[in-house]
Amino acid sequence: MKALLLVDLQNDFFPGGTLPVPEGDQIIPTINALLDMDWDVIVASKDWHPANHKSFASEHEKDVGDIIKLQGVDQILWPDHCVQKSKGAEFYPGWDITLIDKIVFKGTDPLIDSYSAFFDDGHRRSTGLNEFLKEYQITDVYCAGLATDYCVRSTVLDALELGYKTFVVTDGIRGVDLSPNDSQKALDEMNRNGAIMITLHQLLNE
Ligand code: VGL
Ligand code: ZN
Repeated sequence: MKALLLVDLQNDFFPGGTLPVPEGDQIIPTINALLDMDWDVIVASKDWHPANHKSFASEHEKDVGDIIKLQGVDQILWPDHCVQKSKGAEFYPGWDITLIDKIVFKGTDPLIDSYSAFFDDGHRRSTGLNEFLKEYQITDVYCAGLATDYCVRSTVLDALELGYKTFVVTDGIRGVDLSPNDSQKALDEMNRNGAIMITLHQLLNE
């Protein structure tokens, strides 16, 4: 059984948002083509932070990009983004959100971040995604969305660790690249850990 997992397709990660991923909008045609295919379930994650989330530089006397510790875990400080119920946290337009079977919310605990759609960054609390996929007897997970070097990376690594056959749709992702090679490094790491890199074209011809 196959799941499509769309990571953080929210306004703040697109051009015009508070934490825009370069070229993020270019993945939308791929997302639409993926949505046209047959899936047993379609899941979308939402970064869903309280306004006082500790990953926000505004909560500290620090700059965006500085690194601090949250509950023993290294944390990059970000601009305020994806605040619960804000416009920036809404899904980006241009794809059919009525096709989503399940929305998974993450980053809701103000004290720790959650790049992965499965667990917080301390691997302490589940978002419920694994339980949902198990309920539907999902074995294969196909991942697309934003951002390659943060939430896609962590989600894919967790999916692999949980034993899912995990695919990354390479033209359906884009990275932040705070350092120029971050996305490439993330792709290499996902690959090393067993992720299967696939283009939309390959998928359509499978
Ligand atoms: C993300 C940084 C902070 C992401 C979320 O969706 O990749 N990145 N919060
Ligand atoms: Zn976030």
